[in-house]
Amino acid sequence: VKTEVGIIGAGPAGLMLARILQQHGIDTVILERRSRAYVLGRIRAGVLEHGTVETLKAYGVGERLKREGIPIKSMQIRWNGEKHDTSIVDESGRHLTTYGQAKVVRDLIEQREADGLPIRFEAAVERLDDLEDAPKIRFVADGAAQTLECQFVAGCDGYHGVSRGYIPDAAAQSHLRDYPFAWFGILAEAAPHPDMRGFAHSTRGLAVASARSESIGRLYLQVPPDFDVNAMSDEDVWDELDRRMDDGSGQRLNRGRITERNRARLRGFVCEAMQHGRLLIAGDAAHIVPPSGAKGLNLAIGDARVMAEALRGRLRANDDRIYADYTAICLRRIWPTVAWSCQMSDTLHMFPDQSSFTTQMQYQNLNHWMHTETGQRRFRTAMLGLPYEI
Ligand code: RFL
Repeated sequence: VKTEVGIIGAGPAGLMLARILQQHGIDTVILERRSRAYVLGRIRAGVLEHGTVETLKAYGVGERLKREGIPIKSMQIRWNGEKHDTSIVDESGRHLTTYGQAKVVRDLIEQREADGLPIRFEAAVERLDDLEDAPKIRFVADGAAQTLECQFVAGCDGYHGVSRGYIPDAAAQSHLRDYPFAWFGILAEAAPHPDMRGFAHSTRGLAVASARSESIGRLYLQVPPDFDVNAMSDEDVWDELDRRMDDGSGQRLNRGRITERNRARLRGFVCEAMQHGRLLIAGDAAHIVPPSGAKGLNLAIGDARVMAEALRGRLRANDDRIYADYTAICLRRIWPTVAWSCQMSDTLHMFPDQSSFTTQMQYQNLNHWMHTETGQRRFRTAMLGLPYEI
């Protein structure tokens, strides 16, 4: 098999990249290790920055998003038993949007299939060869070893993918922060309560209440890293969420059947080497943010935009400039976003053996973000996301 750009991974980064390249008339093949059903069923992120929404619309995959996306115009944070609320709409009316990653992925996959373009599911990439001049992607599908020859390889294969390992400096140029806790996430058939949402800093640990749709809630509890997600009954989960969300108002979360439980480790990770020869990597393959900032999916879309321009320059415009600068351009957006996500995590969680002094410092940060002009601006700007440079 041959193509211009071989894309590894049908997550948000790989699918968005393929869509943009398609609009530029560039051929792609996507190789995805998992089955179609698995990829469509994967529950992950749910908050889209304005720029992500605009990107999806601009490339013709925003119809359902326009109908079903729910605007988020303010953010609630609870701490020390009190509720605080701040607007996150900026001067030009930009805001965040609730729309599940599973829907973003479905929209991109269905559009690609409708256009008759290839996504090879259950095709696991095992090795990359000749990345300097004539790349070959070696993969296994239908029980047989196969090769995809291409001019460029896009490594969009997530944190545990293979492609980062082919960048010689990747390990030496990586930075990692591991948090000593995890998020226990649930999906519930419970209409999100308009006054019981956002983050709750509590001495019992963080709680998060967000919406996946008008009728489905997505909620999280900070838990120890090895927490067993099946250890608590539905009832106990709701009780614990209510305890952490308590703001003295007597209001309680709307409860419902819990349909999905998962656990995610929290880490910050940046690999500062994002390219080698004819291989470029994007999204979680190159960086991980703790989920508090809701940035992972949005960063993946940002990288895909830059990568598409880099490849278009090389393949259609005889222009190497963006390709040569790919890593630097991406990192200018990645580092501040990772830093913000980590700052939010540091401020919102209870660390093991945390002193009361540290708790007071966290309150100071929260107060700054919610109640001072400069802090509100900082919070809003960071939440809404940085502009794209190209
Ligand atoms: P993905 O989505 O992990 O996709 C990578 C794809 O590559 C495939 N793959 C391979 N395919 C072929 N051969 C191989 N050898 C392969 N190795 C891997 C995988 O099967 C997969 O399909 O990476 P991408 O595209 O970079 O997208 C990144 C986002 O998925 C990720 O950043 C977000 O989901 C992070 N994240 C969140 N981000 C937000 O913006 N807001 C959130 O609220 C939010 N919540 C979350 C999250 C991530 C979570 N995870 C990963 C556990 C909640 C959770 C639980």
